[in-house]
Amino acid sequence: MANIILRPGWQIKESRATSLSAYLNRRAFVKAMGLGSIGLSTMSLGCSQQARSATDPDGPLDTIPDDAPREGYPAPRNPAYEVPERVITDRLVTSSYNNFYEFINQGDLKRVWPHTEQYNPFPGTLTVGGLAEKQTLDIADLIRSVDLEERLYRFRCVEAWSITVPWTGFPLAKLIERCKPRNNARFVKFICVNRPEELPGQKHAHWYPWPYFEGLRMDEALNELAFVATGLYGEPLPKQNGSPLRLVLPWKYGYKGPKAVVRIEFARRQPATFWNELQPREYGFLSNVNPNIPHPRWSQASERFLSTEGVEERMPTMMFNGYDEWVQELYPDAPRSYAGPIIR
Ligand SMILES: Nc1nc2c(c(=O)[nH]1)N[C@H]1C(S)=C(S)[C@@H](COP(=O)(O)O)O[C@H]1N2
Ligand SMILES: [Mo]
Repeated sequence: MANIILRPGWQIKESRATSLSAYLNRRAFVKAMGLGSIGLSTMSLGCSQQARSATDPDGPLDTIPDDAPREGYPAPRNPAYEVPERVITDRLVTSSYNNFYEFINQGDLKRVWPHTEQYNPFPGTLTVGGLAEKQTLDIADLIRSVDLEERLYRFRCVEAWSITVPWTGFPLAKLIERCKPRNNARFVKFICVNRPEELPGQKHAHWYPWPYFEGLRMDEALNELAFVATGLYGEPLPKQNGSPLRLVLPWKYGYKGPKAVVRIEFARRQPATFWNELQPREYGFLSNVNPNIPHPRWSQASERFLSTEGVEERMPTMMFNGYDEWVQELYPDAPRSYAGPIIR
């Protein structure tokens, strides 16, 4: 996604040209590692960042909203979901190397956390509409009303980087049940936060069709893997990871999992999606992780697994990101050998 640069404007640098290790060596990370009260005098190490104000977050873990519910953390790990072949990614990597276009600003696209200061996800509401019972749920109340669990999942971005993350949250099926969809609902659409005054990317990157929106077939949404994350690494979500709520669909590319969801709609017809609307020849509706379907501009046969500061490892990409046994029945037509760049 990062290389969909339709109208670069202020965006000088292509983030994909930045290696993770170069990225992680920057001031922000050094500071996050607690290596310093490194003051403003070292700002020049921070590449071409804007001057930061005294209220800016100090590091990528300083962005957990104060009023996020804390009851139930850390939640018990659900042992059904293991990632035996990989280590858990360092939480500083997971919270400092992000895709969240609502916040993009000058400089590095992946460096989201310094731009989150104005965003206040709590209090917030989740509205339900379309073919369902019309409702408005207070998100903090919703989080307090569910049994939180922890799930360790592989996470694969379409840009071919991957991480392993212990998410806290609850099954999407639980939320859908609460929405009371009508029998004729076959798809579910998710719409994300729309607050240009708090989200610099929404304010300035006006060529994107804000707010971010995504969609699933109902059978996909009800699969047991589909998860509503409210936290990670035993704590509530930092803003840049999608506070107050985000979806995690570990067999799909990361962009199918909307962050900062504030509305759910049920529909009879397949909904449009953000990246498909922007680049229909590159991003389909299903977007399942599949090493046999290359992106039109790069291979998906392997990925850069990010583990800790400056460390990445080439790994083979697994069918449905390693979740074949959970989801294969949903996709009988998925290619199991090299298929060429077909968009699904
Ligand atoms: N609202 C919103 N959700 C989003 C995105 C976004 O830009 N806006 N980016 C997507 C992409 S491309 C990825 S890879 C994941 C990144 O999640 P992470 O930064 O928490 O790892 O969020 C997805 N959800
Ligand atoms: Mo992504």
